[in-house]
Amino acid sequence: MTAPRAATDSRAAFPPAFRWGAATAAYQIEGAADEDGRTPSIWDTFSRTPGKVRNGDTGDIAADHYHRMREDVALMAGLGLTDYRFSVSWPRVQPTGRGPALQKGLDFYRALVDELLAAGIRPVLTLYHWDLPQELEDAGGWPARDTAYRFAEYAGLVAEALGDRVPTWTTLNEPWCAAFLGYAEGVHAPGRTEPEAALRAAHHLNLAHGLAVGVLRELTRPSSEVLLSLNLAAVRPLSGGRADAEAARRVDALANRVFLDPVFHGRYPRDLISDTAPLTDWSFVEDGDLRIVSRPVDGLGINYYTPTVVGAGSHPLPSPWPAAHDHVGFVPAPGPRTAMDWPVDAGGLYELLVRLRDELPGTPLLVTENGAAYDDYADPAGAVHDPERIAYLRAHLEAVQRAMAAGADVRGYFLWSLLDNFEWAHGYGKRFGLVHVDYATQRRTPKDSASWYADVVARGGLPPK
Ligand code: IFM
Repeated sequence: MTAPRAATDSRAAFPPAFRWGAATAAYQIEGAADEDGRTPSIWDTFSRTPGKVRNGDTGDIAADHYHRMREDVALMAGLGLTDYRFSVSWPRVQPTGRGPALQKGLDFYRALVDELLAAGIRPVLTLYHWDLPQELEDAGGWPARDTAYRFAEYAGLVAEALGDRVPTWTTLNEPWCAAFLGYAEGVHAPGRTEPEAALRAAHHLNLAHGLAVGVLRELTRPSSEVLLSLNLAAVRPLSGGRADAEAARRVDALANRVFLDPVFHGRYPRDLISDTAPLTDWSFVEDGDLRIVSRPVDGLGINYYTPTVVGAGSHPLPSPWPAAHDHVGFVPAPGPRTAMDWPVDAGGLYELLVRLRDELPGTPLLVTENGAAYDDYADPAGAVHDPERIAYLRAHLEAVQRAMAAGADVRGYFLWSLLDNFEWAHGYGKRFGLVHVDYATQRRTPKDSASWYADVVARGGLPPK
């Protein structure tokens, strides 16, 4: 790995120990959907259902990382990454979601981890990035309490196999998406539109997290870090008026405090419980659950892309916001957009980091995802020019620096994503990678942003404009 050089301007430098990473997820890059005993996850089922994913795309082949893992680790080493965040596919390791592990699945992840360690890259392993074994969904999915215990068992299998060599573990990635896009709005797998079930799912995901923290503490090295990654919403009221503030409060409860409060404070927010009273009395939260959910973690991962502007109003159903559709309207933020039509606004990342500085003192923070999709293509000379992505990344890294200067304890930044990949319901049309993937040939071409990011990593800070 290239030794860090000083950023040219000391104001542009990050601390020497700052972690510079990139992130991916199993279903989005691995492919090999039916190989070596892997069985379908909810995303295999969902993407093979006509009309659910744009263009009928599936993760069957994806970026073929299962077969190109060594080439991909070499790309990371070329970028000088200090860390790589990936997820384990539950149905590759424990196909039915119950019982013993499948050795071939574990072997793949052990080989990946060893390849990373040999390249001097720290593995950051996420246990759940949305690919629930289909058999567990058939038994009720996340709205069923037993799924949390199945997750703890699966966490144990992975920890037994890799606990001696993986230093950083993340239990869940973006449980908000798993619960609310999957079970309330239905635009993610498993595609259910049952708002009460989505609230149950959120609690069972929190319980699964807490159970897994306990398992990881037992089966991994004492020095291991255990985190979870939340896609917190930078919620902004449309105006300073009371009605808009009330809409923002409601969304903050459903997007942020539904996870932050039980995990860090061992309680669900009172306002969340009363807002959702028309749907549930929350009796699915059993005695002792919150002690498990709030087992101490070593830090928090934040995934951030764009702010959420809300005002008093309404929005259509089905919606990912249980009991909020006739209280809250969503307003597009102004400014330039990415190919996802998401407004570019790095201020939201600053706002979140500073909020967490105040609300979770003593909790180290990692930006575990941040990045942008643009309509990238290889030009006739084979180059991929993506100046908008470079501008996006620079603005967001500057926001991280501002937050750190204001006292936020941010320890690292993981760019989403290393490779172009399967962008869930959007299929392959949305490209988030530092490295362009030609899906017909699986040829990898580092984009201009890849050399820019490699320079950031090498100098430990932002280059001059
Ligand atoms: O691709 C996703 C990722 O799987 C989770 N966080 C957001 C990314 C971009 O939508």
